[in-house]
Amino acid sequence: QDQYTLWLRYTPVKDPALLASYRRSITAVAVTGSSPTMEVVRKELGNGLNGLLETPIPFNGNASLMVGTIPSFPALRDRSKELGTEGFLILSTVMNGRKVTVITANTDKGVLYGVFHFLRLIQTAQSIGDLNIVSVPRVKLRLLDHWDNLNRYVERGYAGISLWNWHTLPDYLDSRYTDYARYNASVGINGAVLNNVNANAVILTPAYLQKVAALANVFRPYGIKVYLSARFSAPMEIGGLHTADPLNDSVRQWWQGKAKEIYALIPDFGGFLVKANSEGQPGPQSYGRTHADGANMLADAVAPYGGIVMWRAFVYDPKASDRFKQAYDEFQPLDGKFRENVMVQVKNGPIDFQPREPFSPLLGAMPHTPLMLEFQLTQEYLGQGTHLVYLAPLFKEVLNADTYAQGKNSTVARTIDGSLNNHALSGIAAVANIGNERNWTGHTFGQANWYAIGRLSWDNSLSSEQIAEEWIRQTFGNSPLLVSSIKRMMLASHEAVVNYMTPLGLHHIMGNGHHYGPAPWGNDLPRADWNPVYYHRADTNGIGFDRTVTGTNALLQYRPEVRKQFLEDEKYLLWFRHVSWGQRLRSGRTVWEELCYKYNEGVDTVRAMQSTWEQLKGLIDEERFQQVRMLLAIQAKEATWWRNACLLYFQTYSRLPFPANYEKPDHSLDEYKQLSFPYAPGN
Ligand code: BDP
Repeated sequence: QDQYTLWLRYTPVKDPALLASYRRSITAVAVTGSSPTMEVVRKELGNGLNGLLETPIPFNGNASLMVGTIPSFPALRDRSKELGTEGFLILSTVMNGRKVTVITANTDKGVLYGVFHFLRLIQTAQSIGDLNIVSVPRVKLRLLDHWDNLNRYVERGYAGISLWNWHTLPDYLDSRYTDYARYNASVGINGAVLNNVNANAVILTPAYLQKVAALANVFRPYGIKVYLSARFSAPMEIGGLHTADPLNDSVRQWWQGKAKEIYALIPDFGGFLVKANSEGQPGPQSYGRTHADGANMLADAVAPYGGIVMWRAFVYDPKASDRFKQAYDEFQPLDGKFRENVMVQVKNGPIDFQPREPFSPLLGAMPHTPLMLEFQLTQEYLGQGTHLVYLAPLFKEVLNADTYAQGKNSTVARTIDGSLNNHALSGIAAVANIGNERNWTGHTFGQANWYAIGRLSWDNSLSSEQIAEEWIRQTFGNSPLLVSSIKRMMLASHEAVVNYMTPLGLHHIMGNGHHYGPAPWGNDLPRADWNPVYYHRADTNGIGFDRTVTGTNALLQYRPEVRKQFLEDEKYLLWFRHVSWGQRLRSGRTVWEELCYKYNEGVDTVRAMQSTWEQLKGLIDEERFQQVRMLLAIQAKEATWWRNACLLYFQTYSRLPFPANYEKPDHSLDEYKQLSFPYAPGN
């Protein structure tokens, strides 16, 4: 079982009746069109169907499966308007007296998406007898952001080194580049930012742009555009200028020239992603200019070619009272000041990809600016490369959240897909969890998160459960026991990590730098808001960060309805309030008891996942079975470590005993504090 093939395994259909019915309905295939994308379509259908149906399917004129753009099917002309530029139609119909299945779209790219969907139906054992599926992506830009450095080190990467071998590009084109594009296309991802947001200007030099162009050429037939992270000070570092001031004429001209050079090599270059004035990155504020000045200058440079700028709102100023409020304070006043081709890219929460965060208040506060939502697939704060955490429930929680920006039902999903504020641009970007490991993501279940973000960016109405089920069937097979057991594990896993790391709204209590393991005691970094104690604020009275009027009042950044919800929902308790240890919660338990309960619940869930997995022995190939079994054992050990270290530490403030029925920590607090991880994958 080669895990390289991800969810496109195309193993033979097992159920004999189903196999027979598929064979009856797909006797021959006809694909019209000859573009590179249509060549991909032919190849995919050939491999897919031959594998799934275990028989060579002829490509000829008497086809029962007909594939091509709308002009190939005059009878379907009217359906064109339903499909946009990327959507597709899969239709069971009768043509020339024959029963056929048609896969069509307005563009070749749309046809490719349709073909992947059709193959997915077979892989997941669906009936294909009577289809009338119209599927159009809700979000225009569905991107992976790679935090890959030019030396191939991946920031926060836990799956090997970068896929991009800059040294051998552009002459050597690893077949893996094609496979990467193919897997992305199969879930609807249509763009990739190739390099780290902590950018190196060298990527913009002529030699490197040739390399970027080579990748763009490989990706193009799969509908994937390339984008680059741009370093704001590039005009100084590689352009010989003395300033990077966005209002300086030479600087503006330099970027215009750079854009011209890029588009000459890559006519469909997507645009720039920028991290500015954040964590030491250069930016317009160094020249007394605003984020809008910086973004607009770059936007003007790429506008003539249809390019865009994704300007990140991940900023936090050491002088501010509460890091939570920073992005909003800096960006909300700029709403309406950006060019049309600028998107402001906002992380899902106000701090930084914690196991659970309230949605970022900016998501309800910039109606005049198209917002790009940034998620993180790489599990920097969620167990990194070893924990099984299925992220779709986290994504859904954010997308379904209601900002009330324009009354009820102003969800984050509607903000992001552009429908709430009528934006032409819309997008979701996910920080990739991919490296050069044979199975791409290291942990087999990391593949599910890559899969999920593609599917959800395409269609945010899909449920976590539907996506999990699709992925399991394609990755492990259609056996009902497998599907139900693995689904149970996946659906429980996000709440589990929240519980064993940061229950009840705790956040940012991990180890410094590498972010590996618990360190709620952390208090020795120069900036207050880098230290865990800043976030949990435990003292002998209680625990939690008061963000109400009596505290930093960060809550004011949300609409009244949202404030009320966050104050009522105990999932977010310690995000917004400092509560006494003895306060009773809805469960009847006190805050201290509830903390103990939740940490234990998290550990118990991981142990239950382990025993569920054990029952699958023999139903899964030995290689994957053992791999996941070992990783689950690490996860169980680390969940216990998080629980014990955190509870022992918080107990020094609560000064209350552990409730009798729970397992006691097997080490002292000091022992936990002394653990050190000099070579943990860091930043
Ligand atoms: C944090 C990471 C850091 C990134 C930063 C960012 O710890 O490595 O550079 O976010 O998003 O999550 O820019």
